[in-house]
Amino acid sequence: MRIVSKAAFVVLLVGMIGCGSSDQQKTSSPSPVSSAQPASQAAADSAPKTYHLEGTVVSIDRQQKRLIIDGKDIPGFMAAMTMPYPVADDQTLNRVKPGDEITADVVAKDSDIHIDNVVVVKKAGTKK
Ligand SMILES: [Cu+2]
Repeated sequence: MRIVSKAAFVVLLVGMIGCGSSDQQKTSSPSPVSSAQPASQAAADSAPKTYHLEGTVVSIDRQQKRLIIDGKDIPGFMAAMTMPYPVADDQTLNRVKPGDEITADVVAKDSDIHIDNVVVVKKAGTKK
């Protein structure tokens, strides 16, 4: 019970803060684009980046296919925080339980992120 209410609180908090603020820094220079820059080129500029995430599953949001993860610091990407991560495939939602310690790849593209290759390194409730 305590965990559930905490998770709900965290989700609210994350909804307000989130981690999307970092993408404000990139489009600050309104470059004088000389007419013919194809959209495909612009897309190539924002190739996806992958970061290694370690954290603990706080809760599972099946409706929105997200895991709320209490993540450790990801150098160069974001500080330690609890936030929802969309998952690429439904299987992941079925494999994990709250309290599981996981590692995953965070794939970030523009302001979109999702996680992939989720590995449970320690099941909830098991001792080290
Ligand atoms: Cu974040």
